[in-house]
Amino acid sequence: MKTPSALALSAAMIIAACSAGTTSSAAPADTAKLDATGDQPATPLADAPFTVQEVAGFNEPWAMTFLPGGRQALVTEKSGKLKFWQENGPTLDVAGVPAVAYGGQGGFGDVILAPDFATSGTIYLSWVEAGDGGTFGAVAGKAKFVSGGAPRLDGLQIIWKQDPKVTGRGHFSHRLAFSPDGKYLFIGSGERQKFDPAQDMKANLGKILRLNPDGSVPADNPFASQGGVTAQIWSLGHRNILGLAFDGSGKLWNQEMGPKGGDEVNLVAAKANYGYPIVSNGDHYDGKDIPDHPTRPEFAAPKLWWNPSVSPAGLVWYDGDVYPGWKNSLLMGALSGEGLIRMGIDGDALHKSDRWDFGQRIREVEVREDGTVWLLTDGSEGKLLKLAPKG
Ligand SMILES: [Ca+2]
Ligand SMILES: [Ca+2]
Repeated sequence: MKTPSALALSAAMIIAACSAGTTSSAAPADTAKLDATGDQPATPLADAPFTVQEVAGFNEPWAMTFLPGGRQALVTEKSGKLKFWQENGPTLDVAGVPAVAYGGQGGFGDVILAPDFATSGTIYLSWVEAGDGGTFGAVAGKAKFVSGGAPRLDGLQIIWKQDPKVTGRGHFSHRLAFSPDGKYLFIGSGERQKFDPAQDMKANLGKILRLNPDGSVPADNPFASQGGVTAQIWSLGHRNILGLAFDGSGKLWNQEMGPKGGDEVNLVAAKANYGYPIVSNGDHYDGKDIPDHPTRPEFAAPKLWWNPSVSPAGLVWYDGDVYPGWKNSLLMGALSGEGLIRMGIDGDALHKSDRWDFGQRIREVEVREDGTVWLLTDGSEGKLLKLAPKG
């Protein structure tokens, strides 16, 4: 029979063990002050827990997704190609892709698998199409991916469009993510560098949208009764959403490229207004002030923000075994920040846990089933990189 002191010791050991487990993905105490400011210094790659292997090359890659098993992947190239990458074979062009309006920030966008991909072969894609009078807008579509022989798309069908189409070729966002239950497609739709549409409930720009997999509007959307594109809206007041990711507890996170010094990661809630362009912890690039978030507490504030800007690109939830200390983290690429950022999730809080300096613009982040992390670098000589654990 255990004595009271032995019981107390066991309890203390259990608490210590639990506490070690839960803090592994959260922040060391000295990053708490980083979380509350724009700062996050970068660590040299030499001190990272991984080495970087160059695996393949792509022309202006924008997004990727692994196929089940992880030995193959689909990669979009902004100028309009969809590439079928194979770890043990050649990289092939996929036929039957849509014509895209390539230019500025626009072209081919995201590619993700349908929740029932294993049986249906369905994938979802986003791209930019031209409208009347020199206008443009992003669209999302679905198709069946057929990989046997020469890979192709069958039955491509557009299920969603940005409305209205406007001039300019910036801030399309067009990032896609399915809810973990597979029931809802979330779309990040940028404000097209026009500012006010983010607060205009008659436009689906500057919003995160929630749709059924066929593009119809779920009856329980927060603004469903208002009809039109308003019914699609899940959250508003966003700028240029370039990453959407669900974590293991079902919470949806988004990152968005803010104005100067205002890049954000938000915890996305139904009906919430994230305040752009009325508030931002950054300011306009022409120097014009935008009041900071604390001045208008009715708008949802970011969980983390970066100043100087890092220009976020891509967002994934990590829970793999290759890097046990990263369990329950978000990983985000950085374009101008030229690196990879890790944020430990701690309930509804987020911590600036790591930032590694790659010296290259990172466009996309993916996690393979085996827990390894893969990146796409930006530009006409873009590279697929595998991060291999050290030791
Ligand atoms: Ca992806
Ligand atoms: Ca400001």
